[in-house]
Amino acid sequence: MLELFHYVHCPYCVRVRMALGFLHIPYKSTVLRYDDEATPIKLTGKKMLPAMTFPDGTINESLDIIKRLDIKQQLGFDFLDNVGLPNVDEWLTKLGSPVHNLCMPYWVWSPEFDEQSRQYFEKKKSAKRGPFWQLAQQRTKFESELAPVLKELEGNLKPFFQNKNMTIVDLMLAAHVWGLYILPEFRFSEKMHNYLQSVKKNCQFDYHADFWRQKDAV
Ligand SMILES: N[C@@H](CCC(=O)N[C@@H](CS)C(=O)NCC(=O)O)C(=O)O
Repeated sequence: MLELFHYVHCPYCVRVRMALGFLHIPYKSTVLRYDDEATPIKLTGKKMLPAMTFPDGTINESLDIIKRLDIKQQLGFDFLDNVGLPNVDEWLTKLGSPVHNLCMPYWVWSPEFDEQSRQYFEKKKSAKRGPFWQLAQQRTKFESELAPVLKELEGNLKPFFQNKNMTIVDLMLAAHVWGLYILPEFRFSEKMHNYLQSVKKNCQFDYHADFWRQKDAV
């Protein structure tokens, strides 16, 4: 069976989980500790997830994993070709910065982390962003940075991103935005919430399922 090594909060891992769900591909889900450097390095040579073990070896890079899974091209890979490609990376940068600043202080308090991995994560991430308590204090600022980006994104939903059908772009965008569900009292607009819920339904996605599944279940 295929095995996915991932972090529950990680948007790149989430997009792979969404793709697996959409394509109805069964897999073994293995959540690694964030401070476990040895396992990912042993798997692919890099301390980076997601990583997926196929019968002939383990690869990383979420889009490479998804391309390899999507043998029937159900996810619409024409969107990743040069012609007509909406500038996904630009969108992800615009979204990623405020989303990560808002979510990181809360992600570390989810059951994915214990004291040791929490300290590892915070030390690593705050080198770039500043201490988490300061990020949490600047919530209003990050929310005002995010609001126009979400609004613009909403304007592109037809009901999926510039498309009437769901494509890989929706998985990439939704996986980035998804983290906000962890932010206390955050409210999506109705349109954005409905969009995320459609992606969830199409992908049978359950963000935190790994925290609560029985230890012996796959
Ligand atoms: N380009 C990679 C990005 C993956 C990535 O950035 N993963 C982060 C987690 S969100 C990671 O593994 N970070 C390890 C670390 O910072 O220790 C992909 O698409 O898979």
